Formats: sequence, C-alpha cells, structure tokens
Amino acid sequence: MRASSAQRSPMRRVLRPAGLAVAVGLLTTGCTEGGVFDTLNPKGENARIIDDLTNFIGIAAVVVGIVITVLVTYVVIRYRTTDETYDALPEQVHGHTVAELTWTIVPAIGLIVVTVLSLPAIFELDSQDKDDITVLVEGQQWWWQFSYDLDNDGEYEIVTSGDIVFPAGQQVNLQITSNDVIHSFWVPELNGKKDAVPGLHTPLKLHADEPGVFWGQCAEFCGLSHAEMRLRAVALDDTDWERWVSEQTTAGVIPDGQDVAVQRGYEAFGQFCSSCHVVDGVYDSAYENEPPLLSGIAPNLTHLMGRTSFAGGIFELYNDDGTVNEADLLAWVRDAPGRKALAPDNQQGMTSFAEQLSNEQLSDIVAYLSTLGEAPILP
Ligand code: HEC
Ligand SMILES: [Cu+2]
Repeated sequence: MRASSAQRSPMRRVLRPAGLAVAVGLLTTGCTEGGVFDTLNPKGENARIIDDLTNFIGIAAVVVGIVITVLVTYVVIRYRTTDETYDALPEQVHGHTVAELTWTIVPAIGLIVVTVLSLPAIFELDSQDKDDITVLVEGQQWWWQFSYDLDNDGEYEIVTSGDIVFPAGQQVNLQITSNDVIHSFWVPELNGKKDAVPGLHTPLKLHADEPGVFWGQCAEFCGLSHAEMRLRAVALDDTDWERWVSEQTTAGVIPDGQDVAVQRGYEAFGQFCSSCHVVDGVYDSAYENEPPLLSGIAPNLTHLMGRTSFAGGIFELYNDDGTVNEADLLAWVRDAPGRKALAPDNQQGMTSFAEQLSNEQLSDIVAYLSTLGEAPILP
C-alpha cells in the first residue's frame, strides 16, 4: 500500500462514502413520481414534445457519460505511474491526429443530431394558430392575471387571476408579460417555463389532453413572495368550458340592499378597496386612478368566487365541505401582509386593514365578497 493512503484515518474512510450517500439522497428527494410539479409527466401536446426530446437526449447523454467514464477510468488505471517517488513524469506525447480528429468529429456529430431534433420542436412550440383563443398572462408581485381574448378581436372579454381556465383538447395561445419585474410562467405538466418580461409579449401554448387541474409556479425569482406566486391551470370539457365563459362574461351587479350585511360590505368596499380592485360594472375606476401599486394592477374581483384559490394560489377559497373559506378570507382582508410576505410600503402587494376596519366591517366585506360570482366549475 502507498504511503499516502496508509496515513488516511479510518474516520475519513467512513465519512467520505457516508457524505456521498447523504448528498445523493438529498438530490433524489426531488424525484417523487406523480408529483404535481413533475416535468417528466406530460399531460398535453406541448409537454409531450419536450418530454420526447428530453428522453432521447437524456438517454444519449447517459450513454456518452458511461462511455467517457469507462474510458477515463481505464486510462487512469492502465497508465498510472509505477514510480514510488512520484518524481518521474510519464512519457509526454504531443499531437495525435487520429485522436484529435476523433474527439472533434464525434461530439460535433452528436451536437448536430441534437440540433436537428431540437429545432423543429422549438418552432412547433413557438407557433401559434391565429384562430385559437388568446390569453394575456401578466405576472406581478406576487400573483398572475389572465385576460381572455376569446374571438381574437384585440378586446379582453374576461379578466381573472389565480386559476387559468381553458378548454381541454385545444391549443390556447398565451402571451406572457409582466407589469413589474421578471417572472416566469410554468405549468410543468403542460409546457416548459417562459419568462414574463416587462414590455415584451412572449408566446407560449397551453394544451391538456384531458380535463384536469394542473399546478403552476412562478419560476424566476421575483422578490419577497416569489415562492408564494402559484397558479392552477384548469382544463374543462367543452360543455363546462362554455358554461364557465358565459358565467365569466356577465358583469357584476350592485347589491339590491336586501341583505344589510352585504350592503354595508359593498359600501365599505367602495371606500377601502376600490382604489385597487375592479368589480366590473360596479367598481370600474381602479385602473383609471392609478392604484398605489408598482404593477398598477390588483386582482379583478368580479368573479372572485369562481376561483379555487386566492392570493397567488396559496389559500383555498373553499373548505373541503364546499363552504366558503371565510376564515382565511377574513384574515386576508384584515391583514394581508400578515398572511403572505408583501411590501405595501414599497408599493408591492395589498395593504393591511388591521388598524382601519372593525371586526363587523370585516365580516360585512367578506359577506359582500362571497356574493361575487358563482362557485368554481371543476373537471
Ligand atoms: C393597495 C392596493 C390594494 C388595496 C387598497 C386592497 N387590495 Fe386586495 N389585493 C391587492 C393586491 C396587490 C392583491 C394580490 C396580492 C397577492 O396575491 O400577492 C390583492 C388581493 C386581494 C384578494 C385575493 C384575490 C385573488 O384573486 O387572489 C382579495 C379577496 C382582496 N385583495 C380583497 C381586498 C379587499 C376586501 C380590500 C379592501 C378592504 C382590498 N383588497 C384592498 C391590492 C389591494
Ligand atoms: Cu417569481
């Protein structure tokens, strides 16, 4: 045995492999099968194009990796020095035409194959059919807004947030943008990531084979609540989709005064909330008055109750038994920055109303919010 390895302490011999095992263990914890953020589990045409490419290139890369590892191991063992002092250099070689040509041409062929396979996939994923529905996806700190142009006339018929609802089995054109910093729109089971950059409209497509709910997450660090900037992509069958559209395209209504709590909540909303939040046909003025937000936009609440979640997809809007999750809704309206990391002093996110609103006003407002729109339609 050589001098150096004889000096190695027995502790180190144990610690090294143990450390390696822990590292591999930690790395593979991300590999749960069937998780909602599983990129290797395509549920639509676009994701499948990416998955096919990943599978082919991944397997090829593993084969190349094995060949290289075997060759390197062979060379290391076969040509190791036999000189006990380590002073003598092995025979030095300069220039070997066959070897140099081989390690240039073989990788070049590999890269050409990868390029030839990737290019059509890139073009296919970027192409959009003008006849398909278009949804403008706006990222802001820290939630997503979805504006639907159903007939491609440049006008948005529906504005919502949190859930992006769309017809299953159809391609939907997305235009991804941001109203403040760079975000990234990502629904792993349906497509790759696409950066949301202020001033740019970047195309992406959404397609799901079957009705279902697919989870998404902002994938570009965008500040304080980046980790709490989620979304759900809800694919509906044709009948449900048409019902959803007809519900969403109806404007809000001014309460008729029958329910006094709702009436008081509606009035308090006008006083405290309508500078930021729009309710179509009821409180339309928020955008005109330039809401005190960096993004200039707060969630449109016209059909709030038609969503499954709120505040960037982090709170459920409904309890398991189907009743409205009034507890979380009330806690949110009372003190949003206490429920999710926001920076209202920096014009990022909703302000706290803990000091301004009494418990009675809060429950009135929640009563009013509960009247906004119908219950969500789920696959
Ligand atoms: C300074 C602007 C501002 C004011 C004023 C404001 N909000 Fe908000 N509100 C926001 C922003 C921004 C969000 C999104 C926060 C997030 O999810 O990160 C939000 C989110 C919400 C949500 C969740 C909506 C969704 O779909 O995720 C509700 C409900 C809500 N606000 C209700 C209210 C009520 C009720 C009031 C008045 C008491 C109010 N807000 C006042 C800016 C405001
Ligand atoms: Cu982010």
